[in-house]
Amino acid sequence: MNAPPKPLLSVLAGHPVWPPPVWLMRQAGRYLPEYRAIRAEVPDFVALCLDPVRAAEVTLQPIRRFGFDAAILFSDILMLPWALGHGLAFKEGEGPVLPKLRDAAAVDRLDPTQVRAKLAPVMETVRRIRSGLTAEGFDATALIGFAGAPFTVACYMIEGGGSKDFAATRALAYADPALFQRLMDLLVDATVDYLSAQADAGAEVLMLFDSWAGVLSPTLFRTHVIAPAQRIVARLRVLHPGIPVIGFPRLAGLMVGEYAKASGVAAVGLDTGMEPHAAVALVGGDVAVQGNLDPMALVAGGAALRAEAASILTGLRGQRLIFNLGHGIVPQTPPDHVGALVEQIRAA
Ligand code: 1CP
Repeated sequence: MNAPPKPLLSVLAGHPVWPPPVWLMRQAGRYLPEYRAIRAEVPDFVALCLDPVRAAEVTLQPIRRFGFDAAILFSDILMLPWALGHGLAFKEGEGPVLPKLRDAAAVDRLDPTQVRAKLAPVMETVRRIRSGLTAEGFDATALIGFAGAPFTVACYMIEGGGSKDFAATRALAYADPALFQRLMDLLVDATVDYLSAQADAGAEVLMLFDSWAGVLSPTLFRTHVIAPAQRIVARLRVLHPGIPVIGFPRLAGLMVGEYAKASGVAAVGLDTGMEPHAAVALVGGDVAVQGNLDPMALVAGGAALRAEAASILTGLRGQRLIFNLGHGIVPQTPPDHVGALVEQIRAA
């Protein structure tokens, strides 16, 4: 007898599923005591991402607690610049710190030939998660692999870390478009290579996180968000027919429609501010939507959480919806609130 299809894969293949499948961005992380226990054993975050036994274990932790419809590989979007030899450290309480890429010499120093070898432990994590899901009986849970989209990865490489507006990145895109494009081309190639390796290792869905897409003007959004996504999706489709891609152009606003239609993604992630009806009207019927509960409603819990979740479930009933947050879960989230949310969705 064939196993029933996984709900997430059904939605991505074009079939509405109700109640909708649910998973949460950053579902493995500091809000879970069992994550903090493993994290305490490996103070270096990069080392944790390169530790297949522990990375697979923390990926499975939220599945055991909440029975999500997807597990997402535990790694970070900044592991790609690390593998390119750009350098990366996570400072306690500060987030990521990288060298600032500002000139051609810095792009010349990046070495894409080492990416597969340096990220081999991540592929081992993917294999372990797949076998772990099977061994623990999570037959309906799909495994999502991911990468940062080239623009967002470039943001961290150019800025040297996080920023509120990525001003240096935008300024460089205008001031030296040839240099910027050379970096983007290199990142497109490396991203295809990295995602393709994840698919080979057992990822069933691939997600592109473009967390800072919304800082760009419409012109630059087309050049550095839509075009790279389109190139990555087209090449993955040849290499891995049948593996769907979810794109998350965060804060894209009205540009979300053009992104959904032109990029070739199977689903588009909606950030917290997107009005569900307006988003569906822009995205069109061929692309599923994922989102978009405010992570802070999940912190608050209670009636506010129920009302916010209900408004998404009502607004998107009958659509191809993957229930998720509008951005990552935050460390102060009480795990019980996550359990209550999953119960509410399952009863929708
Ligand atoms: O101290 C810790 O334990 C580190 C916290 C942490 C975690 C749990 C970081 C540092 N990264 C991660 C894991 C992670 N990051 C995942 C794993 C899978 C899951 O979702 O459970 C994923 C998909 C990411 C993706 C990621 N990393 C993004 C894209 C999504 C988003 O949130 O916008 C971005 C922008 C990053 C960079 C990053 N990594 C970590 C931090 C603190 C940051 C943000 C830095 C900043 O700009 O402030």
